Amino acid sequence: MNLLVNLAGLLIAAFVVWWFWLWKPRQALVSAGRPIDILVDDGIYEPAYIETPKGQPLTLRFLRKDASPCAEQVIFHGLDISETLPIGKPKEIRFTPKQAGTFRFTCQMQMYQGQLKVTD
Ligand SMILES: [Cu+2]
Repeated sequence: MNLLVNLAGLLIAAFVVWWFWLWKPRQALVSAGRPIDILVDDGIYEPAYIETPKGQPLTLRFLRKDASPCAEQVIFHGLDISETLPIGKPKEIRFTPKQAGTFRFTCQMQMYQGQLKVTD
């Protein structure tokens, strides 16, 4: 019995490690001048990995379904953008990335995680 409990604990720990540190989204959604819809629900942004060329105006349309305060804000680290997301109503965030690089976007507690890759 004890062994089983320990095993379960180990599995949970492994899952947490994978979820927070190892998991890397593989499929990038490439913006081609069109707005990108991002669903905010169940602790994840969908899609969570977005690619866009430098110097091209970008529109991200966040639709927040998660009513928990955790999902309330989206912060683009290194881009000086932070917005409050209403529940059940799309929120458009428009900007033109001026430098190439990979920028994280997260909720204020950094539970929700996403990446914006700006290509040269
Ligand atoms: Cu959060």
